[in-house]
Amino acid sequence: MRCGAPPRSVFASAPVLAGENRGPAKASRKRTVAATAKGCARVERTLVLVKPDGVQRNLIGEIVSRLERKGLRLVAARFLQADRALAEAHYAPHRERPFFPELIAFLTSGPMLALVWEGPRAIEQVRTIMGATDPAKSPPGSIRGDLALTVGNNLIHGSDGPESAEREIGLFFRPEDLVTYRRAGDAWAQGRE
Ligand code: DAT
Ligand code: MG
Repeated sequence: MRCGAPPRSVFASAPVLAGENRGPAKASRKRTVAATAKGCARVERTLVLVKPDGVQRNLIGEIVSRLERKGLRLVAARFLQADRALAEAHYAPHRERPFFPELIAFLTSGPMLALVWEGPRAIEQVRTIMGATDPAKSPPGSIRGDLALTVGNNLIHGSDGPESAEREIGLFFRPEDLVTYRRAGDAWAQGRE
């Protein structure tokens, strides 16, 4: 079975979908990988936050819809207001930056939606859909390019690599919160895993 091809037993007339051949993931790498098929794109999990500005601006549905329509699979969701400890842990890599206090005040200022999404190269896919950190430098079509104006209020967080994804998912979710399942359309959207 080629990577990207739907199972023929289920979809007798299915088209052959384009698959990526990235080679097997490095065995030594710590990963948030749900599954890896030899010759197929690496399936990853990534943490997304619809940040407090996204909630206040009624953009939860818009943001979730964009990720869902992409074909990514939702594996966990939690609506919460982060306390200072959680916000500081989440943004710990930025602790020394001058904007850190402002960033923590913003992240704790209201509720947000924490999500885990899964799919082939999900970390990179979400970053592309998000756009650049600065909305002014984000292309049209991206969430920040279409919907945000300032760096401070840029609506969405997405993990920037496998190690940060694993760390961040662990801050917001317990292992048992992550639901493993397959949707009927996954063979079409995500290829064979
Ligand atoms: P991203 O959210 O694109 O991963 P980042 O990890 O570099 O960006 O920074 C985390 C958040 O910190 C970012 O979404 C908004 C805020 N931030 C980044 N750079 C900033 C700056 N120069 N001034 C104010 N806030 C900033
Ligand atoms: Mg970041």
